[in-house]
Amino acid sequence: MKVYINGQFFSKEDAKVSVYDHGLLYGDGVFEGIRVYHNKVFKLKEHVDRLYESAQTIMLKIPFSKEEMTAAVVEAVRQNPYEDAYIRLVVTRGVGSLGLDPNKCAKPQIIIIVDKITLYSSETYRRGMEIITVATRRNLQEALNPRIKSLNYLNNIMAKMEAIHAGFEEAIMLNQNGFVAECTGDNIFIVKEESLVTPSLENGFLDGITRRTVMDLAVGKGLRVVEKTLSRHDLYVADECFLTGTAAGVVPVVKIDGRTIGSGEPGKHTLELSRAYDQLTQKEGVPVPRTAKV
Ligand code: PXG
Repeated sequence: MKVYINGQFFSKEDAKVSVYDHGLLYGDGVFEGIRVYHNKVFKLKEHVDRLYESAQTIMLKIPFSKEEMTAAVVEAVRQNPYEDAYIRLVVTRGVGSLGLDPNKCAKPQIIIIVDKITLYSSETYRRGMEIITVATRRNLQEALNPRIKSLNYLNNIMAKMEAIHAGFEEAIMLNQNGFVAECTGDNIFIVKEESLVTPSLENGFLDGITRRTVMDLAVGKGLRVVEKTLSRHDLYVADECFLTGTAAGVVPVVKIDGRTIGSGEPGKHTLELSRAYDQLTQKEGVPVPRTAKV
């Protein structure tokens, strides 16, 4: 396995960064999680665009054009022998002195890891997941906007720990007003009376690329798609529920806080959208040139 750091490739063992990097010292940086399916990088433009938007808000000037960044990601995939993979693209503030001041950091560091990721078992996808809401609220938008995909994931990790501590795999996070925001690394959807419903952006969560993709697929299937403020009650009385994310794909949810959702099995629309999403991942994407067959 080869890891990209600032234009050079290193073996996994030799891929190292400074302990003075502000990404490590302060979580000062941004990242993307991207998937390669069938030797094609899925939604690469969307991920690169979001990376640059996150960087813009934290005033991190990425020393690459978007085209150069796209080329670097494709090259990093090419250097690794996986037809299906997970890409972790990280841009840190870089090496600086102790103290918060980002201006003391000489230049951003760009890291691209290409590896494998499995979040949940095939059993979880087949039977559906049981999740709970947790006490940890999603970050206040006015403090640290969840739309920034920053290296500060403690808010999500704290929520994930609560779920795991209680014996569940995933947590629903509410916003400061007690309305549904998202899960720790996934967005949330319900189906109610033949409409697909998901929290609207002002509820404070990461604007997921899988979320948008699934909404487009639903529109294509003639489903009505609604973005609005959702309470826990709305979740409990839903006909279907599922989560979306780059790493997890589409995950059916069958129980929330002990309440059975719909029939207690993955719903019809959930399964259809999950299948449509899987098909799209096999079809679309930026191809990775290979000289030899992998
Ligand atoms: N919410 C949060 C907080 C996330 O971190 C999503 C929603 C889904 O967004 P996308 O754009 O992926 O549909 C995410 C993304 C990991 C991992 O390593 C996490 C994500 C993506 C890839 C890998 O756990 N979360």
